[in-house]
Amino acid sequence: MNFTNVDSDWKKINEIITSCSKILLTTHENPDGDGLGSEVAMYHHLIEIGKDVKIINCSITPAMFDYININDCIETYDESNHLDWIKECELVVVFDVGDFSRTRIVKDAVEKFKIPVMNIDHHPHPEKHGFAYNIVDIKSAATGCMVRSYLKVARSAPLNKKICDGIYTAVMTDTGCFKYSNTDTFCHSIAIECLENGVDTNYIYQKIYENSSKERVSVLAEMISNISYELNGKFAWSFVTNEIMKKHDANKEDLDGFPDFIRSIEGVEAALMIFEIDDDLCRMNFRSKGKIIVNKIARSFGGGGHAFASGAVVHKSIEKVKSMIVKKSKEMILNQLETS
Ligand SMILES: [Mn+2]
Repeated sequence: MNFTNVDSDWKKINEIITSCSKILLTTHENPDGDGLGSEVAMYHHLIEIGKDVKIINCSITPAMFDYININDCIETYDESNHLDWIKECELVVVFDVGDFSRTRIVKDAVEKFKIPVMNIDHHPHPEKHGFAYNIVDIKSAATGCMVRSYLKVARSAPLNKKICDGIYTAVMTDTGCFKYSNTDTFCHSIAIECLENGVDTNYIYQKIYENSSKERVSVLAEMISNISYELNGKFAWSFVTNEIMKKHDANKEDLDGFPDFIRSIEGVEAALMIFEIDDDLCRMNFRSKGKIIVNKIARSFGGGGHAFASGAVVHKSIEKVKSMIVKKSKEMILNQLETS
């Protein structure tokens, strides 16, 4: 069943979900607020209606999300602990993945037992996605907005605070605190609903955005000092090498938001951040203020994502990536600027 880019038939989707009694919820590796918040909201709803449900992710949950990880409801995959449970699942619901392979070992376990997978997501997906049910709305600001739409149909009871904490986290993080161009009236109506249900929005804001480690701040300082400006300042890019990471004793989580930081600079239309993962492996993230479609650029390097926020992973050394990717990105950005 494919619901891609049509008004999602939540009633039909609800029939599928409620017909199953044992349900696994999961999201992508290095989970973000949208993936985790969507899972948690769905989890509390399904628990309330008496389902046997677990959230099992391939990655550990970042500490800043501990306020939605009540009673450690978000578990990290452990074969000895979870394989037997997963074996008996009737449905897997996966949130915000873009690509199912980003659930890593959880995907392997699910495929081993041929459990049908329902994808709820707002990233573009390839035609051959392999999901039993593919519910994709690329116009949705967050997967959490889609979960809210689903719950509107699935529940007669109002949302409880635990559900709202999840939904608010999802929508707040994927809209950059209701700032990005994807923010629409639905996002704000969700915020109102969450406030009315007792969500402490300032507490959540502080947990996510005013919680920078000192390591993060020192890597950020070095990243900022490495920013290069191209195309009269319309394109800016920077990088973080493994050596820089070691020097500041930083971890992956410390790098969140770096691409958005570059985009925030006056006059910058497109931003690029390059992260060295290994000697011959780099990750890059593109951000746009709205004039440049950056997933076109990411796609040309085998990646993907949203029109104004996208990324790719390339098997090349950081030195090669810096020269090759920057040159290609410049050409593609210039081309878009000239034709706009
Ligand atoms: Mn998302």
